[in-house]
Amino acid sequence: MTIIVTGGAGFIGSNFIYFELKNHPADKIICLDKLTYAGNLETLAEAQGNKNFEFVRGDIADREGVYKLFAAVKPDVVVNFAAESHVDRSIEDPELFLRTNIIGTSVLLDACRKFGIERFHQVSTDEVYGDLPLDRPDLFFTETTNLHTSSPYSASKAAADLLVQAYQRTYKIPATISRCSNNYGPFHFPEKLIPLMIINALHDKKLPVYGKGINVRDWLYVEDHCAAIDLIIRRGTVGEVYNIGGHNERTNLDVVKTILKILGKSEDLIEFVTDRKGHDQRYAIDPTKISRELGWTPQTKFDDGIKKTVAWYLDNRAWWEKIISGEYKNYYAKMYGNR
Ligand code: NAD
Ligand code: TDX
Repeated sequence: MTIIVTGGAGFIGSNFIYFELKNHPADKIICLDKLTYAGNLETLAEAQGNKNFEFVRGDIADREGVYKLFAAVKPDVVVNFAAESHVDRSIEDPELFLRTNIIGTSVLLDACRKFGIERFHQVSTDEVYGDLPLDRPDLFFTETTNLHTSSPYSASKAAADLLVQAYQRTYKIPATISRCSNNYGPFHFPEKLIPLMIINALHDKKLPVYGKGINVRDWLYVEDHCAAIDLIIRRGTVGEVYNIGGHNERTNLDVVKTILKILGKSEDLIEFVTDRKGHDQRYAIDPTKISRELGWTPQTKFDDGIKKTVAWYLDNRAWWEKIISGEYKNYYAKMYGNR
């Protein structure tokens, strides 16, 4: 089987490529990635030596380039990870999110129409469901929860989901969608909560917690997300949406304190800063459907996963030091300088 993995030089896509190369060594993986600020070829260094892996630099919104690639490699499956993925950046500058996340997805779907495909899988997010109130721990997102978005990022992801469903119904594109909760693990870009806090703590720099730190996220170790997508593309039912999550809800403050404890650093490093605009209160996934239908269960508990993740950042300093010494410095100054 030949699989095009878009956005494979980013956090989850790269973990997925390693998962596939390890668990399905006969399959051919072609990574299509634009190498934006979030994409990093060094992340794929180990895959580059594998004869069943190929990297192609390109933009999913570039119709000509995408058609050329489909004509050349004739993929059986496309897994679309490529996206602008950071909520705070979408609040500063929404337009790029619309181009990549919506137009890019529609170009890939058109390529599937034109060249034929066995499966198109859209990697979506629990953020398309909006948020849940903090005082209703009994509520969870199911696959039938209404789409109700808060940020330009989540609105663009919801629009992409609707397009996938429209192409599936109108053109009979064999598509599936997964909506996962917050991931963490190796190769997570330093702008996101967990790596940002690990890296700042290692430098004894203040840890900027938005608002009061009481917002809740439902954390999943990235390998568990990859295993779920693998099951969906091989055994999932066309036309279905699958929620992915492992009931690991934590307040942001809890997560930050856990990281400080693992690193043996003081909680005095925590600094409460101006809240994110439109900040979603709580995400919580009900994963009953994927567990029941595909037998998926998460393998990594948060307490173990967070220790493994901190250890990874300690062991892979060169990977993130290069990132934070470049353009990221300007990003950090702009987002946190006067916060
Ligand atoms: P990321 O920002 O780490 O990586 C995105 C990758 O996409 C990068 O390699 C980037 O170069 C590439 N890319 C961006 N625009 C592109 C374009 N126009 N053409 C080709 N490549 C392009 O993101 P991530 O955290 O790995 O997220 C991957 C996917 O999973 C996204 O679709 C995101 O919405 C979804 N998701 C993420 C999480 C999470 O917690 N990180 C949770 C649920 C769903
Ligand atoms: O400096 C920070 N301080 C802080 O308090 C940062 C970067 C974040 N936060 C808070 C905001 C959120 O409540 O931590 C929480 C997590 O923030 P992010 O890491 O930015 O993730 P989130 O906004 O929850 O979105 C993530 O999960 C869903 C991914 O970035 C999305 O791509 C995915 O769809």
